Amino acid sequence: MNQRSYDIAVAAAPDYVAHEGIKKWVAEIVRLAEPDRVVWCDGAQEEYDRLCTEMVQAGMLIRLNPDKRPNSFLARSDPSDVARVEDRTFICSEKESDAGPTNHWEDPAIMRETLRHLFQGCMHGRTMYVVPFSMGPLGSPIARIGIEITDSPYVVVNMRIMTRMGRQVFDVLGARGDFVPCVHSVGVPLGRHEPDSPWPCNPDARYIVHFPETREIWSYGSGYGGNALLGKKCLALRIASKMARDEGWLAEHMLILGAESPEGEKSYVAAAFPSACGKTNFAMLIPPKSMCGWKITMVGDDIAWIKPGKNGKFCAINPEAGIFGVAPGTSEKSNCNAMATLRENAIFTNVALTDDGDVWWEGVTDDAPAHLIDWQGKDWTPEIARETGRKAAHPNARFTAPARQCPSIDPEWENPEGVPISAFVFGGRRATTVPLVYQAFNWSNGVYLAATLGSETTAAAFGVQGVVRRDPFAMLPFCGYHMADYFRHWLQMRHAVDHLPKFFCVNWFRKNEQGEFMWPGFGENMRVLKWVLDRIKGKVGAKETFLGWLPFYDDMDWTGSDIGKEAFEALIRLDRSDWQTEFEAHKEWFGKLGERVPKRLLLKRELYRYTVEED
Ligand code: SAT
Ligand code: MN
Repeated sequence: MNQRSYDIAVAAAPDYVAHEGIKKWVAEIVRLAEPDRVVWCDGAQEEYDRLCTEMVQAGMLIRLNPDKRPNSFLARSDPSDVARVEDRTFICSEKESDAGPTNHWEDPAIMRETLRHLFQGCMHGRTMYVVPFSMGPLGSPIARIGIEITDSPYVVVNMRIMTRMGRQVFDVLGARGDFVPCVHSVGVPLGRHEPDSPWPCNPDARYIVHFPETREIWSYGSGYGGNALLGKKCLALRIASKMARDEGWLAEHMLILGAESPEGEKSYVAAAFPSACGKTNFAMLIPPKSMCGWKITMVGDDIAWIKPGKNGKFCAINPEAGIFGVAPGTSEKSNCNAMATLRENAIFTNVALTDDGDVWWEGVTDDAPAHLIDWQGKDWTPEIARETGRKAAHPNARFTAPARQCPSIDPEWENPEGVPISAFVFGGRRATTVPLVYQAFNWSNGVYLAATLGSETTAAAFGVQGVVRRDPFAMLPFCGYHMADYFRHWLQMRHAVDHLPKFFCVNWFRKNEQGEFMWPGFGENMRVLKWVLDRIKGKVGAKETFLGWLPFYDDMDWTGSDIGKEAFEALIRLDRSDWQTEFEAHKEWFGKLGERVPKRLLLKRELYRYTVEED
């Protein structure tokens, strides 16, 4: 049996694979997981089409109406498998202290034993796919290569959209190139005669495991999103963050956008937001009509890899090739760029199906159709929804679509050298306390503000509403090592380039006493972005406060807006007692992170805490 499995793997390796290390590793996994077949994916369109057709035949995908949604499919997941599973995500560093208090840790030797048991024979009856992919443009000095082994054809087709996937990767790798091995299984071996489920997964055993020192990823039991598409959060953030610290660069949970002024000046900004803060909308920002001379372009919507460039600036690439976006709430009104991106060649997961074979989700139109099939495959009508509260689409329903289909994609988005970053923007969801926008005094103050970034939980994402959760740099679930060491790394990185980006914080979600949002958000955020750019270029002054620099009303572009001076002052107001409370909360937060928090940040906190009263 072992010899036979081994033979299957080796025989299946195509001629263009010259890398003995990869063949050996694939053979090892074959021996462990015992699949029926091994397929080395070449990334061709024919392969994608064939896999989709096979999944349609097997009932795992629904082909959407080609007139409405060309070359697009719908998948419905198991109701237990609808999102990333943070409590089943592990950082297995040699020492527990290197994972830090914000990660789940397990002894690597014990975890390897657990994984060996789980993966033993777990691909019985299934096809094992070998998926070579590049995070970042092929051959870019900033890019990295991964190979994902998976028994899910759904993962294969999604990886083809989300990464540069296919045989070209082996040309870059040659005979000895470095790669990150990623092993994934849905965790359900198939008996000879049992039918497969439309979404195989294992609710009883889920493990998303990272070995940061050996740079390996193992994932078991889930087929959904970041649990299974291992190039994204697992490689491009958790493993890459560790690489970045070791090698002197940054792997960040940031969008990258380009902004071109009416005068033709172009700047790039990287921005970090926790989940449920409209990150995709900001990445694809559509300026208001009154500011239509501005052109906003997208380099990336989720992840940025940032390295010191030869030009003395930080240069960033988007390691991904696709968008894995939240569908509910996305509409022509909220984000027409996203709607255009998902017009064709898209895979939808857990949205509703219309009677004419298209997709629908809450918010995409004002009125729901009279009848739908919901994300669980059940009949759905507006009346049923009113009576039961059942949603047609799952709140975390997603679309996977090629980034190049975004109408606002930046012409430089595949530049292997990356784009030069002029500013970092950090935003959270805060009903009170945090002003619409302010600028940090300098790099290390910026690091402080990002390290203490907080965002209120939404019912959709957390079940409870309005609790401030600290999410430093929006990296809480994505940092592959001790969070305090990550802060230290950021502080150090100010020595890496001559021209440092400036730090800004924003809050689109401030509410008034009536509980109404005070800022319209969406395209109107252009006004804030313009102020950020004007500050970078030294075009406008600012008001100095204990927190940082705040905008003067007259320095913002208000053409076509009805926000008056008074409303604006309320949006940027600093309340002393709110900030006293806030800095106390920071103390508690640093306390949780323990002794490794850089002294510089602790002292800064004391200074802030003191000046908030003095100022
Ligand atoms: O599922 S993903 O990790 O890709 C998206 C998210 O949950 O942030
Ligand atoms: Mn994200």
